[in-house]
Amino acid sequence: MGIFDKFKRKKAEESSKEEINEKFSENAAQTAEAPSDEEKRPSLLERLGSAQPIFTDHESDIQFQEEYEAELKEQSFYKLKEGLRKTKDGFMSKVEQVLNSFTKIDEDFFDELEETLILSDIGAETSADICDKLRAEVKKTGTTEPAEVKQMLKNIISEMLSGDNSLKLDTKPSVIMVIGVNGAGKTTTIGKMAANFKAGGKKVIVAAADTFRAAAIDQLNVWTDRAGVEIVKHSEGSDPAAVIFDAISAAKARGADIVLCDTAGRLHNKKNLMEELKKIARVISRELPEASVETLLVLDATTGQNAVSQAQLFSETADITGIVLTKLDGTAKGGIIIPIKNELGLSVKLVGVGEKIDDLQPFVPEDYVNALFDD
Ligand SMILES: Nc1nc2c(ncn2[C@@H]2O[C@H](COP(=O)(O)OP(=O)(O)O)[C@@H](O)[C@H]2O)c(=O)[nH]1
Ligand SMILES: [Mg+2]
Repeated sequence: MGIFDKFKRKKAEESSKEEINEKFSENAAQTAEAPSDEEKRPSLLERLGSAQPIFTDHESDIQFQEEYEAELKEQSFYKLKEGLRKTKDGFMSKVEQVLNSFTKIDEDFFDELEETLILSDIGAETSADICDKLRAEVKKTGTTEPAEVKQMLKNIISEMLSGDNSLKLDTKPSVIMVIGVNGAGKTTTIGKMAANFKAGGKKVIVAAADTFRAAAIDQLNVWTDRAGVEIVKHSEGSDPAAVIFDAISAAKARGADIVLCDTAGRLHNKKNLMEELKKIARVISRELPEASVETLLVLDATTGQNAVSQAQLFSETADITGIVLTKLDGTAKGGIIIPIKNELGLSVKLVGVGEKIDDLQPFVPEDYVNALFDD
C-alpha cells in the first residue's frame, strides 16, 4: 500500500462527524453527482466542498467513509486514465493496428511490433525484451488470436513494472530529497507532497535548498503557504547544504515527521550540481545516520527517452530510491515508465497528473496497465 493510500485511509478513519460537518457547513449546496468520463470534472475537494452532509447516525457515517474512500480511488484512477489518454491513443492504437493486421503471428509481426514499441518511446532495449518474452509465450501456447496476444503483452508489461514502489518513511524524522533538472517539476511535487502528508496528520518541514535564484525560494514558499507547512530558507546564493542542516535541526527540535528537500537542477553546470547534491546527501547521513531517506528523481514524462538519459546521469551521483514521473497528463510519452524500470531498475513511485495540489498519485502498476490496455 502506498503512503498516500495509508494517509487517505487514516484521514477517513479519523474524520469525525463534526469535522466533516464543519467542512460542509459553509457551502452546502448540492450533492456531488457521479461523474461521467465525458465531462470535465472539478477536483475532489471542490466536489466534497459542495456536497450535502448525508449522515445522521453512526451507520451512515461509516457509509460516508466508504463512499469517500471509493470516491478517492475512483477519482485517482479517472485522473490517471485521463492523463494517459494520449499515450493510449498514440501507443495502444498502433499496437492494436499491428495485432489486427497480421493473420499469422510470425517474425514479420514481431518486427513490426518491435518497431511500433520503439517509436512509442519504449526504447530499443526494452522493446526487444518485450518482443522476446512475447515470442516465447506465443510459441509456448501456439496462439494466433490477436486478443490473446494483446493479453500476453499486457501481462508482460505488468510483470516488468511490478515490484515495491512504496515510499519508505519509517523514522521520525524521515527525509525525502528531491532531485532532477530544472523544470522537471521538483518544486511542484514537493508542494503536492507537503499537502498530502499534512492532510495525513504528518508534521512536515520543507528545506529550500535550491538557493540559486530568489524566485525558486519564493515559488517554494507559495507552495508551503498553500499547504500550511513550515519552510526553512536562507538567502539567495547561500550554501544549500547549510539550509538542509538547519531544516534537519528544526525537524529534530520540533519533532517533525518528514523533511522535504528541494534542490537546484542547473544541468549546464553539471559538475557543480553533482558536487552540491553529494554534499547535501552527506549532511543528511551525518546528521540523521539512522533515518529513512528517499532520494526521488523527478522526470518530466514529456521529454520521452531524454528522461531515461537523465536517470542514468543522476544515478551516477545519487542513490536514487525512486522516480516521480511528472506531466503524465497531456503527453503521448507515458510509455517511458517501462524502460525506466526495465533498463535502470528504478521504480516509479509517484506520478504527476496535473499542476494542482491534489494532482500527485502513488504509482500503481496495475492501474497504469489497465488504463492503457482496457477500453
Ligand atoms: N501538467 C503538469 N504540469 C506540471 C506537473 N508537475 C509540474 N508541472 C509544471 O512544470 C513546471 C515546472 O515545475 P517546477 O516545479 O517549477 O520544476 P522544478 O524546476 O523542477 O522545480 C511548472 O509550470 C509546473 O506547474 C504535472 O504533473 N503536470
Ligand atoms: Mg524548483
